[in-house]
Amino acid sequence: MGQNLANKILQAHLVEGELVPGKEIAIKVDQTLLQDATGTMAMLEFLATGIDRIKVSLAAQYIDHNLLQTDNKNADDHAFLTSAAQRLGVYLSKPGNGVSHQVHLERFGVPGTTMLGADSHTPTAAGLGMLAIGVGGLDAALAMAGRPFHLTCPKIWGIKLTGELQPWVSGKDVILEMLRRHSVKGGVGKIIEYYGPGVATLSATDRATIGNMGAELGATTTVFPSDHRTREFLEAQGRGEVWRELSADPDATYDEYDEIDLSQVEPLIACPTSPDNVVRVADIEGLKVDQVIVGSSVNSSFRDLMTVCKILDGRKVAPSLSFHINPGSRQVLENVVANGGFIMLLLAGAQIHQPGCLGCIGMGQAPGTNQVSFRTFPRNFPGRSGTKDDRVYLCSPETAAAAGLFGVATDPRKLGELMPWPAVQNPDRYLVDDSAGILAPPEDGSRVEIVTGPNIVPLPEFDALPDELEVEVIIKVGDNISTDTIMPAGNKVLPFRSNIPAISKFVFEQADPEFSERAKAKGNGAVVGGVNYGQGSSREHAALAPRFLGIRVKIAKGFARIHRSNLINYGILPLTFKDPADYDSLNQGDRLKFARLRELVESGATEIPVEVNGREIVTLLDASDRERRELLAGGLLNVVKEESHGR
Ligand code: MIC
Repeated sequence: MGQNLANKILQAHLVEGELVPGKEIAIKVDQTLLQDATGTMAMLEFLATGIDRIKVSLAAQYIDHNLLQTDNKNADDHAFLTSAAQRLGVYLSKPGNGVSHQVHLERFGVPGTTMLGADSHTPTAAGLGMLAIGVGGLDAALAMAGRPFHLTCPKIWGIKLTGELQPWVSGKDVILEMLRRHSVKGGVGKIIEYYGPGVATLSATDRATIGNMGAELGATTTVFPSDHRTREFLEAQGRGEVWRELSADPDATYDEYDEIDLSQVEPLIACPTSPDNVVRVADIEGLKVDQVIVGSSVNSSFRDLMTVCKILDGRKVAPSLSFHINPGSRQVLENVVANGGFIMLLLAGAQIHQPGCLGCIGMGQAPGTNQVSFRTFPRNFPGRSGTKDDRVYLCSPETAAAAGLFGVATDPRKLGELMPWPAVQNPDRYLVDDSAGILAPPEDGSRVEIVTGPNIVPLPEFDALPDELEVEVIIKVGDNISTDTIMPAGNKVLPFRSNIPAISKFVFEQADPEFSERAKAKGNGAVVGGVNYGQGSSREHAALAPRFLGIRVKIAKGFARIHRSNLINYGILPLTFKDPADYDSLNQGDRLKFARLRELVESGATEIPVEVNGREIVTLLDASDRERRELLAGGLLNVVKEESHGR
């Protein structure tokens, strides 16, 4: 029986276990990606291992999230990351050089390799035929230190692509179609593999868009074949030598199937406040738009930006709105400039920003009260823009540009009445100059001094799991709670990513401003959640900061993959309900009593009884032996420390 591509790459990297969905496996990691918002903590964690040089073929550190320098904090973090990268053998992409995902595609990605990234959108590297997985900072740090990565072997979900996209429709519409069909939970426990004749019609950057937002489906990652389109992109980057052909066997099978006829995909848009709240753009035509932003983490490539330039060329954006461009990288910007695009944007009235994540992570660009914002970003969780009750829509660059011109939601195919379809292609040869933006590490970094500012606070120490545990439910939340709700981002909070005591004050801030104080006062606490709890960002701070506040248990109807791993990494028990109806019986303020907890966790028991309000409910712990060891120790770092003492 033929093998699919995801299993081929997994097999080639397998160091423990068997490729049986649901069983734990471990894989060798070839590359790692850190960005600054998760990277300060990950670097501190790497340094805590005492290892003096990275043990992967390539590690890259990007500074793309915390670009706003309103005081010393972010600049101190930049200096810390730069010095740590130089010391440890890591490539450093400087502030203003671009978003990690776009730059990695351009300069470092290699088909067929594995990558762990401390950012949920790491699967953007699918555009190059990589198997790239988003994880918490600690998992990325330990991979950098040479440890294999453990994961539950996912199912492989084959999506057959046929046909070709129509003019004015692009990669973003394909992934929005997936979200329309399958929701933000549709990819949980799966790797999405695209195959079939339609694949060759998509450029590497369109594939990257589809891979990026596979994270919004909850998927472990996304994989595309490495074919002549991959080669074309790598050659245009002057890196043709790293290309190799990779595809599924012709008779490959998948655990699950779906099919998309690209020629039938319409311009789509995700409405507030979830990436799966997808409708046809045609269905909301006429909606007044106040702000448009093109770029950031996704849809910030040359093709995406140049398409917008061509649409705006010789025209003006509607006077009633603001139109922003966030280029994906310095290289994208340089190539747009060289092709005459920059002047088209300027004359049309666009505001052009430095390459980086910016408004995508709430670092500026917040919309006004009740304003409608059309963004090519991957996420529109409530309040993520920085504005309470925000109205953020997610769409393609074509749909964004059409709204920019008309001031209202407009099916971009209507642009065809004004102009021919620009059909922008990526260049045959990009202008490439890394000298201003990428710092290669020295051969020997051992003498580089690591610079730490006052905002870089040592990691808190956590105790082991007790045998008897009594906790109070500090908050009860609903379904699909994202890590943006648990641990918000934005310009007020992000600068504290390397300062856990300070950032912990913001946990659940939007949902319940008193959460942090209450949790701390109670000592030991629990959180109760619905399905897909902890979806979205990989930020381990959504586990680390609650643990700092005394949260020891989370009971939910289900957990998102990365958040669940982060909880275990920091010694928080991720329990589910045996009977989902028990969710309804739990309330804030209830006291939960666990008895013989260590014994149960250690013995491999899956049922963990809890006494609440004089009755017993049964919760489930679905964890491997390795994960149980981590929970018992109070977290993964404690295990690593025990291991290194034992040596
Ligand atoms: C995001 O898009 O949510 C982020 C910001 O890139 C995060 C990482 C973070 O919170 O630092 C992610 O996707 O993992």
